[in-house]
Formats: sequence, C-alpha cells, structure tokens
Amino acid sequence: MKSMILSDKISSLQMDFAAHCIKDAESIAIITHQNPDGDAMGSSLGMRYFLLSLGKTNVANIVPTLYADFLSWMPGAEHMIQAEQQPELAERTLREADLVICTDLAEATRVASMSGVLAERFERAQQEEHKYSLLIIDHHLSSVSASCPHQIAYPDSASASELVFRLAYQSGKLALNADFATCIYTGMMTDTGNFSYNSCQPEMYSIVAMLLTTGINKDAIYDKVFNSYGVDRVRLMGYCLYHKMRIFPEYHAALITLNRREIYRFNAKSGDMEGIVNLPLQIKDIYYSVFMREDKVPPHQKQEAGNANIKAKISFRSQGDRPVNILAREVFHGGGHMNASGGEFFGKVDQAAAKFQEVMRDYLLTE
Ligand SMILES: [Mn+2]
Repeated sequence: MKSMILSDKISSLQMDFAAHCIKDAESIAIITHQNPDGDAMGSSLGMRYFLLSLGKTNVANIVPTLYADFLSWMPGAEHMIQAEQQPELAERTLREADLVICTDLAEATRVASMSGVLAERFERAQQEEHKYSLLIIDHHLSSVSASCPHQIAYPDSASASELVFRLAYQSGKLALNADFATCIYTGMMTDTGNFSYNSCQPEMYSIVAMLLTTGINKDAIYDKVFNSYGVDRVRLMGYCLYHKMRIFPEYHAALITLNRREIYRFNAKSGDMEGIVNLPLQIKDIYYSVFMREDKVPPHQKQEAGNANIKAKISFRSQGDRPVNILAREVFHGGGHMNASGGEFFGKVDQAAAKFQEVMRDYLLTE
C-alpha cells in the first residue's frame, strides 16, 4: 500500500517563488473573487491564518462583494474589508500592499469594482523588479494561460483551499490550528459539494485527516453551511423546481430561469441562488443543468453590453464526460471546468434561454 503522506504537488520553483514573495513583504493584501463562495472565503481566510502563523502582522483580507450569510460565521470573516462598503480602504490596501495574494482568483476582471486596481497590480508584477509583488493561488482552468509565470495554478485541484493547505504544508512551516483548519475544510467541502464531485483524489482525505486533528467538527461545519437556508430561499428552490424547470429529455438536460421580478419577489440575494443549478441533477437521466438569472449590467460592462442594461448570469453543470465549458466559452462569453462552468448573455433571461435551446443540439450529447 502506498504511503498516504502528501506528495509535493506544488513545484519547487513555485514554492521558492512563493517563499520569496512572502519573506520580503511587510504588508500583504489577500483578495478573492466577487460573490465569494466557500472556497473563495476558505482559501483567502486560510491564507491569512497561515501568514499570521509565520509572524506576518500586516495581513488584510479583501472581498470585492459581500459574502453570503451562510458563510458569515467563518473565522476571520469579521475582519474582511468589503470593497462595496469600504471602497476607499479596499482600494488603498490593495494598491499599497507590498504583496498581493489572489486566491481562487487569477483574473483582474472577477473582482467587481476592484478590477482597475488589481489590473494595475498585475501589470506592475510583469516588471522584473516587482515580480515578487503578486502571488496567485488558483485552480480555475483560465489561470493556467494567464500571464504570471510563477502562479500556483492547478486546475486538477478541486479547490483553491486545498492548494493553500499544500503551500503551507510543503513550506514545512505549517502550524495547524483550528481557525486555519476550519477555513480550509470549508473550502474543500463546498467546492466538492460535500465531497460528492471532483472528490476522488485520495490525498484530499489525507488533508482532511490532518485538518481534523485540530479538533474541528466537520459535521458542525456542514450544518452551518448547508442547513442554514432562510425560508425565502427554500421557497425559491421550490418555485424553481415546480414552476420554472424545463426538461429536455432527449438531451438529458434541465433549464431553470429567473427574471428580475421573480428574484425580487423572493427577496433573493446572489448567495441565495447559489446551488439551485445543482438541483435538477438529482433527477435520474438528467446529466446537464443550466441556471440563468437576470441581473443589471454593471458599469464596467456597459460598453461590452452594447445597449443592453440587463444580462443573464448563467451557471452550467454536467456529469461525467459531458463538457459544458465549451458551450460556456463559445456561446456565453464564459468558461470553466468540464462539469462546472459559468457564462453570461447580454439581454433578458428569456432571450438567453432561447439562445441555449437554439445551440443545444450542437453542444449537448444525446446519449
Ligand atoms: Mn474554488
């Protein structure tokens, strides 16, 4: 039997680069993607706990937009700088930090109003003398082709939180504590649907085993994240399944759409709609699921959107060897993993749905 000690997944070049970045930095700003999910929160908060354990004192966490209620209990969340509420502080912190660390994030465009400043930091890191001022730890496919050569980007990792753990572990300086473990566990758990997809790599469970030695209660974490819906959200899920779900049996596909009136009616914030896309996959013989919801076109997309002031945000899910990222990329300006992708469509959600039905036969497998 193979030993279950973790292999060195992160290359020594990347480890050296990260060590150099961290060693020289007095002030560090950690930023993650907008609408932060459990992995965005877990990887960025976990990174902060690791840095604190190294003796770094000036470490800030920035979130571009507010996290959902079901993540607000996470250790360290209360210290996060929320860019929407404190734009000046967030901008200054991001601009002035010696080192910017992006976790679960490799693109300056995914940080809402912080895009401009983050793009500047990406630019600056291209210069040889500033190359240690930016560290990227991510597991999205897109991150591999991005311009920073030293980023820690492994799309085959199920979560960025796992990569943060590996960075700490491989550095030989990991001092496991419950706060760090809670953050990492939450990210690993949420990005795998409580270890129900992307979750067959044995080493994940070696990491979980190590995290549990800190005494954290994984069942309590599950309960806080997954059994914490508000009444509105559960009713919204019911509404989606009963009234809004369309099934295309020949394509093994389901489609749910929500327009702005419906979203308003159920008082749904973006976090409340997280996960709705997964529900139809519970149906036997449904292998594709698409969820579309209307949103305003934000100021930074006005030009791209032409005349549209409304857009559809789209989530794609699939099971097995049925890629959805090609459809997301080629038709809906998005991309992502084979089984989990995102995209958008400028216009009303009904138009986006019509577009999907139009291209379905080109992108979905019928067997
Ligand atoms: Mn993630």
